[in-house]
Amino acid sequence: MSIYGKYAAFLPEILAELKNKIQNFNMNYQKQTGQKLYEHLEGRIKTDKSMREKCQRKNLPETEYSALVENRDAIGLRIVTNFVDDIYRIVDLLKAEADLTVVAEKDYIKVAKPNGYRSYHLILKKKTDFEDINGNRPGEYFVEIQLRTIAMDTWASLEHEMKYKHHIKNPERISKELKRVADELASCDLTMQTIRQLIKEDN
Ligand code: 0O2
Repeated sequence: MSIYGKYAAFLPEILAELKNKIQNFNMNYQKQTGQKLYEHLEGRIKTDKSMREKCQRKNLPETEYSALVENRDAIGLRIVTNFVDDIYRIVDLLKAEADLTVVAEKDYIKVAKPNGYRSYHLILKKKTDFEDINGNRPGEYFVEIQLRTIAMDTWASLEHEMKYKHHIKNPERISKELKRVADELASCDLTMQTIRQLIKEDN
């Protein structure tokens, strides 16, 4: 039995609805400006195994309530952009949607994590036609959206991979190098943004 119980069937539908909404943002933006709003969009439902492991890590019982309410990333989306300002543009578009409510927001771009991790995290509640765990219909489901540039995404993938390699000889050195490269990439993102602005002003 899935940890999500009878709600398991709704989760991919809610993810698809949200993906569709964000793809529409991109289409409208492209029509208006001729530019892409983001580079790519990924979505996933946290697997049963991964959600159970997360519950164990947090000392939560492996119940539907833990999976859908205590943890708020059963439905997850990642939006990867070319430029930093596109992240804030997308956040504003999401906040303007009537079926979405922001319940938590973390700007790890303005204030990076000590290890160098940069990303913008939103926890949203999405109104849906499906019944939710509180018996409401239309119901509300939590969604986590991570927004980051290509540079931040490349770094996060590498850092994530390193976490699962347990036989690293010199972890302090690796962490220091990763932090250094994160700061260098952030500086490149800033320069790319400036170049984009200069090109815009020239036209
Ligand atoms: P996974 O396997 O990627 O889903 P939460 O743990 O979600 O209850 P927390 O820790 O306050 O609450 O959330 P935060 O800081 O918003 O981080 C949530 C997710 O962001 C993580 O999910 C990671 O995907 C990503 N993340 C956060 N910090 C880092 C980091 O330092 N490096 C990398 N590579 N990713 C990070 P999960 O569930 O931990 O993991």
